[in-house]
Amino acid sequence: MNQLLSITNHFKLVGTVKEITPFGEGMINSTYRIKLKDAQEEYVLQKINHDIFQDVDLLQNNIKRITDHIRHKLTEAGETDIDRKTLTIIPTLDGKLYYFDGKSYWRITLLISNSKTFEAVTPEYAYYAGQAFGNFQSMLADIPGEPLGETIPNFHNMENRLESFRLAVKNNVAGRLDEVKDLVDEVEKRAYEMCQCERLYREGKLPKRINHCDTKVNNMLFDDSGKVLCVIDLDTAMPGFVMSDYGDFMRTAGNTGREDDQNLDNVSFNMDIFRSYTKGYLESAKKFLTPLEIKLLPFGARLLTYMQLSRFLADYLNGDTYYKINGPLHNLQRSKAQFKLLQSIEAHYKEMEAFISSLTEK
Ligand code: GN1
Ligand code: MG
Repeated sequence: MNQLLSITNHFKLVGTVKEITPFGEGMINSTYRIKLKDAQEEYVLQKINHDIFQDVDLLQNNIKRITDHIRHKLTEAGETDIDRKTLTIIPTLDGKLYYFDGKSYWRITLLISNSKTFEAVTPEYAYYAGQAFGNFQSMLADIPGEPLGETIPNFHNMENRLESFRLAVKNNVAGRLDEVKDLVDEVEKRAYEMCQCERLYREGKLPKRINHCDTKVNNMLFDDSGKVLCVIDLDTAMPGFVMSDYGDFMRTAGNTGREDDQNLDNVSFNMDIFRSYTKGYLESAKKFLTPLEIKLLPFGARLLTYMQLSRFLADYLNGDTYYKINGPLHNLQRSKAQFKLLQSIEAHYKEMEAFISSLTEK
């Protein structure tokens, strides 16, 4: 507490700190909740994971630009209670967006009161989530100035991910290649098709827009009435293809099982979640998406599941150096579960396309 307290002394808080306690489920940054003695305001203190986010200046500047722009949009639209609808970065005493203590990087945001998060979704919440992530992309479509920087370079670039995957296969550091040969073949079979977004981009046919790049349902805050208040966890917001965000929500919320389910029978694609999310998403995003982007949404669900398969499998081949694991087979289990989900998405592909056509032809 004393060390944390001395960190908070460097920020412009409106009162004296009473209590600092661990907060949330985040796996990347360390997060704490701050309460004050003499004011209602609460804050969120985070130690930024500098191994993963190497350019903290760029990271914090991105978040500042995003939240300023959203704030501006909400004000223009006549919204009230804006401090609960976008994050507020609390500056340091010398006006910076983070504090460096010589070893670690720290930041503080205002805590959004009376809000909650969920780990799994019903179709109803998927619908709201779709609207909210569509609004998020929509509000950021005209952010002024230079394009936002990539906080993790090539984060959702499939060509780049495949390069890393092939290197892992080639090096076979952990000697596990023989046992996963079939899965490696499944990845390779689809490799060319899965890189189509990067090709379409080079041909000038597909734009990059600001994406959230971690579109899980627990990255949005809901109010007591079930309405989405605010999209949070903006660390990976950066330019990319819209089907990335769409696809990552499908991959996570649209899985009837867990990401690392031991029982593959649990894993399949949930078409109810797909329909609700897609409906909500298109309601808010249809106005700025191109016909090609809309057509490629089902591809996004395939792509992000495939990308995650290649990432888990590469990590297994590399001897588990990136993801936290609960045992030596964890990354293999995750890979198998992602592959099962991929097959299920592929089996529903035509149905997904037909549903999207039915929404856009209306
Ligand atoms: C990581 O932060 P977390 O655990 O939600 C990863 C995502 C993956 C996800 C798979 C910075 O996200 O890209 O989709 O694991 N984040 C980073 O569960 O690599
Ligand atoms: Mg995260």
